Amino acid sequence: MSQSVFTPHSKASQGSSIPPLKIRSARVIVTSPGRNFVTLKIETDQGVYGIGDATLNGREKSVVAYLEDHVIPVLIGRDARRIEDIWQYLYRGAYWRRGPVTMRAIAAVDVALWDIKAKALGAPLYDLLGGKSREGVMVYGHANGETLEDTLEAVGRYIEAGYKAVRAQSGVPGVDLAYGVGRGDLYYEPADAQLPTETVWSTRKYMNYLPNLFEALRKRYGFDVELLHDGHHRMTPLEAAQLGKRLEPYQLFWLEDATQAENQDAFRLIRSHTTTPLAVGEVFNTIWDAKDLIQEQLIDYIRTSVVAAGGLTHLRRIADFASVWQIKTGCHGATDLSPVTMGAALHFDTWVPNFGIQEYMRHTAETDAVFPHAYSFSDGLMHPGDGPGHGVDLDEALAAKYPYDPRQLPVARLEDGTMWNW
Ligand code: GCO
Ligand code: MG
Repeated sequence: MSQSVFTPHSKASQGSSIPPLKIRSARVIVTSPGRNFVTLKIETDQGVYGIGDATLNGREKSVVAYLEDHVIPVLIGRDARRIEDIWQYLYRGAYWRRGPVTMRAIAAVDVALWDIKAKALGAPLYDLLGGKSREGVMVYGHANGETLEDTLEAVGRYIEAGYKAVRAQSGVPGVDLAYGVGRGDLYYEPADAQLPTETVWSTRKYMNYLPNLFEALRKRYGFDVELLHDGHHRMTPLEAAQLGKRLEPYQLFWLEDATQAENQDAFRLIRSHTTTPLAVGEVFNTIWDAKDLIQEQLIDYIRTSVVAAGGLTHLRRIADFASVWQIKTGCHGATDLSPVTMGAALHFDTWVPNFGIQEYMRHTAETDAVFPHAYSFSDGLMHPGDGPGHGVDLDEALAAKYPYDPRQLPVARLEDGTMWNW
């Protein structure tokens, strides 16, 4: 192919520890083993391949088109070793920067390239990032229940399973289908219908109830276990400040997405009223979404993930920036982030010096079979595995048995019908 300025095999690449790895092909594989996943597989002329996750929950096809129509054609022939240059090419070269679609497409390429390079060197990915900073990655699981008692029991099951940290979400009396409450307690999958499910929300009822839940949790399980909660962007800054204050006696590990974060200034009000730790960022795509939150120390944990924020190349830049203000990482890890993202995240978490916690929502057995992986869980900690690459593969033959199944995330309205944040 003709690439006028860029030379895939420049003289400067001679003498490198690994021979040039020319990208021979790249393909997008969509599979739905219980839920939809979009995976990019990049193959090199040396036979080494890498895979990256490009799943955008409820909007999967947009990233498929972005990759197939605009990214794959410019990848062919490039040297897969040049991860940074390819990242810059895709980010700057798009002209239309940032956003969930662009950054997921870049993430898929980036993670696949790190996988390739680590495999070519025969090293686990964490070694390329700077090596192990810890022996295991603390994760939090999702406990949820329709009633307060159900939720207490669900948290108890996670503690029994060895989790050191548990997120508690509960049905709210008078609110039908509150965020985070599934139909069974092992797997919660919000993208549940072809057209968005309509839910009704009342912040007043939620705020009246939630402190009772955490009071009961602390009474039953004491203060050794870490407890987390996700507000899922539902409160105004003032309401979030009030809730944070009322939760202080229960010493949460964090209150997540207390309010919507497009306006980073909003967190100043919350911060000035409560010492409940704050976590934000699962919908962020770049460092720019979090710049003020970080440098004004308005949050404690940055939730941005490998798949949302352009891959490892950009996520580690965010983490380094956050470390200056003693802000820790807390990567998003819901089931819509594929096992590929989970594997890459665990390598990142094993290295990142300012690690906080990693979200871990188990995938179904069908998903685990489609994505054979080296990571494992024991005693509340996860381990990425020590084999070459990020340790996650895709069984293409099995994946082909699960065709795309269009599903969208729910929407939320206030009790008078006003559209609100789901
Ligand atoms: C979380 C998230 C998820 C999101 C989901 C949307 O904290 O895990 O809020 O539950 O709602 O990832 O696709
Ligand atoms: Mg969340």
